[in-house]
Amino acid sequence: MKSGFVAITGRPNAGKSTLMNKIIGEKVAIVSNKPQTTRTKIMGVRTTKDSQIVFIDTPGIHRPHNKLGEKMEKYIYTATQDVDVLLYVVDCNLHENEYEKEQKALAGLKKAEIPVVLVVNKVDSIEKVKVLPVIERLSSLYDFAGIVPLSARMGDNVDALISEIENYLEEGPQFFPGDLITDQPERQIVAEYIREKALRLLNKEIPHGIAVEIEKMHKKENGVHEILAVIYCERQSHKSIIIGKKGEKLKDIGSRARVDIERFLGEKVYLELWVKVKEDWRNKEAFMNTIGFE
Ligand SMILES: Nc1nc2c(ncn2[C@@H]2O[C@H](COP(=O)(O)OP(=O)(O)OP(=O)(O)O)[C@@H](O)[C@H]2O)c(=O)[nH]1
Ligand SMILES: [Mg+2]
Repeated sequence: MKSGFVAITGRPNAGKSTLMNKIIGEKVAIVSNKPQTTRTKIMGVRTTKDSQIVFIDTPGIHRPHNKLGEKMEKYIYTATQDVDVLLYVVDCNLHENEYEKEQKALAGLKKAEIPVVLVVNKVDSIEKVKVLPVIERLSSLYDFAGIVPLSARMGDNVDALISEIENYLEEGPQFFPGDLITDQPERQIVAEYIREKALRLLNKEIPHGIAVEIEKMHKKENGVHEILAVIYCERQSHKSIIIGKKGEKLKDIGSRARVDIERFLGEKVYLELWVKVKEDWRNKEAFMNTIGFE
C-alpha cells in the first residue's frame, strides 16, 4: 500500500477546501465565496485498497492583520513542513495584477523542498482555450513537479490529480483506520457549519469577525440532538445585523445550518443560537484559545 501526507495551499478563495471535500466525499471543511474562510488546518483522509492519502487543508495565504491572522500563518507553516507533496491551488480566473500575488505566495514555498503540484482550479468557469495561457504564465513562476487543471466543484479531472499525487508517494503503512475521514471533532464541525451559513448570509466586514462556539450538545432520550451555540461578533452594531429584523437573519442562519448538521449526524437536531459581542476578539489570545485556536 502507498501512503503519505499532502498539504493543500494557495491564496484565499482558490477552492482548496472545495477540493478536499470533493476528494473525501464529505464536507469536513466549510466553503464560502468570502476569502479566509478556513482558519485552521483540517485533515481529510482518503483511503482505498491501494492507498491512504492524508490531506491537510490550510488557510489561504495572506498578510496577517491581527493575532488570528498570525495563528493562521503558523498553521500554514506547520502544515506544509512534514508532508510528501504540496498542492498549490490557483483560481484560473486570474487578473493581470494577481500573477504577482501568486508569485509572492509561491516564494514562501521555496524553502519547503517538497514536490509542489500546481492545481489550476475552476476550469468550469472559463473557456477551455483560456486555460493554457494561464498555465503557461504560472509555470514560469515556479518549478512545479506537476500541473493538473481541474474543477473541484464539478469533480472534473480530480482523478488525474490523485494519480499525480500517487506518483510521489512511497510504500507505507496505513496511518489511520479506513473509516476515519477527518481529525475534526463533531462539535467543531457543527460550529463550522454554523459559521459557514453566517459567512454566506452576511456581508462586508462582519464575516471576518465571527466565531462560533458550541456551548452545549447532547442527545436527548427521544434521539434529538440538542445544540446550543453562540455566534460571537466584534460590535453591537454587528450583533443587530446578525440577528436581523424580527430575528429573521439569525433564524435563516439556524435553519440552513440545521439541515447540514442533521445530514452530518444522520439524526434530528434542535438548534438554538445566541449572538454575543466580544470586542476585538481576533487579538485576544485567551479567548481564541477557549474557542479552539491553540
Ligand atoms: N466555478 C467554480 N467555483 C469553485 C470551484 N471550486 C471552488 N469554487 C468556489 O470558490 C469559492 C471559494 O471556495 P473555498 O473552497 O472556500 O476556497 P478556499 O481556497 O478554501 O478559501 P479559503 O479557505 O478562504 O482560503 C466558493 O464560492 C466555491 O464554491 C470550482 O471548481 N469551480
Ligand atoms: Mg478553505
